[in-house]
Amino acid sequence: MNHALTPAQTAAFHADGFLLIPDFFSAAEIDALGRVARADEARLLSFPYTSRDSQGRTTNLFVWDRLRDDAYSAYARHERIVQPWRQLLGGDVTYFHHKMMLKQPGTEGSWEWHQDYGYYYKNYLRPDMGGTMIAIDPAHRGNGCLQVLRGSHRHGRVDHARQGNQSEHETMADSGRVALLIERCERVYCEMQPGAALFFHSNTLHHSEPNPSTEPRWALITNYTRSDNPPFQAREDWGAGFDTWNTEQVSDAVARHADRQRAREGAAT
Ligand SMILES: O=C(O)CCC(=O)C(=O)O
Repeated sequence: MNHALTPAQTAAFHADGFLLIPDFFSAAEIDALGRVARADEARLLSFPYTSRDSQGRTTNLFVWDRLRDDAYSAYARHERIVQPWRQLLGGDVTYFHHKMMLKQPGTEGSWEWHQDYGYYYKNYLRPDMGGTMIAIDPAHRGNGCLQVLRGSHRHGRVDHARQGNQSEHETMADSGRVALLIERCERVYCEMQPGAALFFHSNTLHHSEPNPSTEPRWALITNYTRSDNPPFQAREDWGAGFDTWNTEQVSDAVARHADRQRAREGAAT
């Protein structure tokens, strides 16, 4: 199957540092992924690490850096996501990590302005990297949707440092540079309906605010690097077992995941 982006889409990504595509996945596909994720809620919310913003306020996530046989890894292998990344990064790509962003109702923590390459810098020499955010729930200004600065990726990597109560894992981009870039680059609120996909470059500055609403704002983010990106302190087995799966293989993996959940529920009752 050909899942290539159009020349206009790739040009928009290179100019803007991001590309938002509504209805990238069908309602049925995202419904199946969402049901599996909700059934995993207790496990997902028990991830030992909770991100802190500069005020020490938290927000939940669950991160994997190895692929497994489950619905989330299946999406990380999805050829509909991987093929566009080969185009956008101009060569073969491999898996880096993936995560569920779990902005629960009433989440007080924000994600401070940062570039993903602000973090990935310690793992790879080049910023030939990017991520795809797949909306599971509607994301809008009222529940802390992702905000990006259009064209900010063209300004290179910004230094990142800890602020306030942040740990070494939660550094934010230098606030002086961010203030200048906010003046120069348009701030875009990435409002997304379930099934929408946001492709964003690893040097694109982004941030999101708390979720004061009564609705969850969950999303899956899958991250990649060009395969020939020289590792710096990257684990040797990073990307191990990565291959691309077609739509049928992904939906079979989601169905297997749901079957296992039902079997566990059955065993518990
Ligand atoms: O989901 C969000 O609001 C923030 C995600 C983010 O900043 C990231 O994954 O780098």
